[in-house]
Amino acid sequence: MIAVSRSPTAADAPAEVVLTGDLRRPARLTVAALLSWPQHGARVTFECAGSGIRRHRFTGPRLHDVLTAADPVFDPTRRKDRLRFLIAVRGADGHHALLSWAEIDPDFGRAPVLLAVSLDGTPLDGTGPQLVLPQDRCGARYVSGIEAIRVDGGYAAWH
Ligand SMILES: Nc1nc2c(c(=O)[nH]1)N[C@H]1C(S)=C(S)[C@@H](COP(=O)(O)O)O[C@H]1N2
Ligand SMILES: [Mo]
Repeated sequence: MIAVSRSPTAADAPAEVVLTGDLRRPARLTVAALLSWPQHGARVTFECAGSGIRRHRFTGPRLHDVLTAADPVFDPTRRKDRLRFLIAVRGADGHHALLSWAEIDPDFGRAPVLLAVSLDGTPLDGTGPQLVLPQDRCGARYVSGIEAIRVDGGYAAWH
């Protein structure tokens, strides 16, 4: 999909997502910046405990592609090194979900998780990207308005 570029004003400044934690290249990215990775589409159905069955269309880059570019501090050639890494995704309202690195790693769980830049055809520049997990039955991990993603390999010291 094509993103319409516009000059931001104070009233609709583009949201930014911070990539932080155990990364060699931490970053601050706007939704527009997320268009520089290959874009994927997903048509998803999930159930919400409160509002029942929901259907949506999303587009955006793979979370794995975006986080790989931020260069996590594991040795990418050693598969076992990646298994202790966690990914914490936080929305601006404090809603929070954890994934394991292995869950989205093409060598392990291969979940096609997206960092969506559009929802049902509407760009998410103002609210921030949304986590999309086509494998989830329930909608609770579809964190919207993402403001930070933290990669944590801290379990290295846990023995
Ligand atoms: N930031 C944020 N994202 C969130 C939530 C939330 O409370 N805050 N609720 C989740 C839940 S429980 C569901 S079911 C879906 C609902 O998405 P929809 O109402 O857009 O279909 O959003 C998810 N994403
Ligand atoms: Mo929900």
